[in-house]
Amino acid sequence: MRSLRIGGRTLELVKGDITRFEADAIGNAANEALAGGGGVDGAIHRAGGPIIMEECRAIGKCPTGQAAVTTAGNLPARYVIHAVGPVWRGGAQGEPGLLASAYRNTLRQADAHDVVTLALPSVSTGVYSYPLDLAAPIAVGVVAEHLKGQTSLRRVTFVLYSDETMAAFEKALSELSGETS
Ligand code: AR6
Repeated sequence: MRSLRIGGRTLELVKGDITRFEADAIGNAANEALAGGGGVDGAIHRAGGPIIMEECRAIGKCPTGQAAVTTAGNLPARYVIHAVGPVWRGGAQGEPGLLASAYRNTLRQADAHDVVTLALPSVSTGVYSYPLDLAAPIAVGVVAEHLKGQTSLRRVTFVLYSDETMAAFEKALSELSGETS
C-alpha cells in the first residue's frame, strides 16, 4: 500500500530523491551538532547550498528527538526541518521513543510554519543503523496519529531512497491501515 487517507489528509510513500521533491517543507535526518554529514543530510546541503549551513550554525545544537527549522536555499521547498533521530544501540536505550519524538517534533515544527505539504526521509535507518522493520511502523504511526488531529498539513509524503526502504514502509502502512479500518 502506498497511500492512506486520514481525515481528509493524505499519507503517501514515493520512491526517490527528497532533494528533488516539491513540497512546502522537507525533512532532514541530521545530527545533534547540525554539522552536516553523509546520507540525506549531505544531499540536502549540497543541493540547497550554503545558506542552510549558515542557519544551522546560528541555531547551534539540536538534541536527539528534537527538530530545528531553516530555510531551504535552492531546494524546491520553503523550509528544511532538521530532525535528529537516535543512533541504534540495540533498542534498549530509548531508541523507539526518541525516533517517535524526532518525527513528532518535525510535524509540530511543520504546523508552526503553516506547512501544508511535507516530505520526509526515513530518519535513523542509514548511518544511524536503526533496523528498517522496526523504524517504519514508528514513522508511519506517528504521522498517521498527527494527521488525525488539528494540523496545517494536508499531505505528508515519505520520499524513500531504496527498494528495501520502500518495502518496509509499504508493509508498515498496510499493517497500519488494517489496524485503523
Ligand atoms: N533522498 C531521500 N532519502 C535519502 C537520500 C535522498 N537524497 N539520501 C539518503 N537517503 P541517513 P541517519 C536515505 O544515513 O541514519 C548523516 O551523516 C537513506 O537511504 O541519511 O538518520 C547525518 O549528518 C536512509 O534510508 O540518516 C547524521 O550524522 C535514510 O535516508 C547521520 O547521517 C536515512 O539515512 C544520520 O543518520
